[in-house]
Amino acid sequence: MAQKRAVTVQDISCFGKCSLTVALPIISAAGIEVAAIPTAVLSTHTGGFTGYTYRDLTDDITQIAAHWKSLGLKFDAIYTGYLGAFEQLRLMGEFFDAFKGDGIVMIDPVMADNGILYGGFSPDFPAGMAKLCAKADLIAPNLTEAAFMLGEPFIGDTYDSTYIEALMKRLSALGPKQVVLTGVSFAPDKLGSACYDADTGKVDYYFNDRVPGYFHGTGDVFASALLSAVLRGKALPAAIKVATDFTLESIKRTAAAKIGGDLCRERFVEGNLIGQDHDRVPGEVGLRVDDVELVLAFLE
Ligand code: PXL
Repeated sequence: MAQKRAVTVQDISCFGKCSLTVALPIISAAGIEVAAIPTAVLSTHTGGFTGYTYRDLTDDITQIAAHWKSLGLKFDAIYTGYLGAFEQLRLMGEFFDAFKGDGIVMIDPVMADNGILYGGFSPDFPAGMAKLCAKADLIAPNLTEAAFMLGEPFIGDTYDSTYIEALMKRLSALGPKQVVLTGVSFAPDKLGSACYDADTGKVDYYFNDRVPGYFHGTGDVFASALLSAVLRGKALPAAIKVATDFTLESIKRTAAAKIGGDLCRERFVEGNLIGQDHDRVPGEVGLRVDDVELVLAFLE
């Protein structure tokens, strides 16, 4: 199989494991060439830290895209994550048209979790993101992002499979043929994802164990593994299994690092950090050098 080329468009959070600092190693470890466009530079991510710096790179995106156009670049996949400014939604629409070629567009509409918009996003951002998702082939929201894009309130954990399936079909009606919903759970000790393919009309689920605690960056690890699996030729139901299992393994290693004294890893703090007094470093789901073998093992 010829090596695939992807580009991922999301922020770089200088401390903490999320967005580009997890997407680049995971996708690379899967044997896929991956280019990057940073949407912003932050001193840390926004999940639990206060006082972080934020440099918006919207103007740089335009210039990078103009240079790439002159090079005639095309990508097998364009994967967008954290887009920190409204104008970036419009720019990405143009970027897809210019660089997609025969490739796929995957949008992880990073903007909210647990019923709350991340800091810095205005209430009209989900509607703008929903508009951009019309141009995607595959989207991978969590339940909060899914509800917000449809202009609905987040319903917490009081849902059943009828709700999940209707949600995915309504999201697909926005434009993307394939929808993956993350953070789906029908039993307290199990967590996983669901997918819907409009071409086949099929809905699939995959669950594995839930590890208690809050792990920042999980969605980015999941999306990076999902894209890797899709580009390595997995059908969507198999790809959500790869992504769920890989994310769980990454979480387990992160949790284990608490007692393992692994200094390469951020410390793990139990409990959901949202709303907590924050003078500690949150648990981050990241990738170590030996995780490269793990990525490849999951893709076999
Ligand atoms: O993991 C999603 C994410 C990405 N980038 C930044 C974030 C978050 C979530 O909080 O703050 C900057």
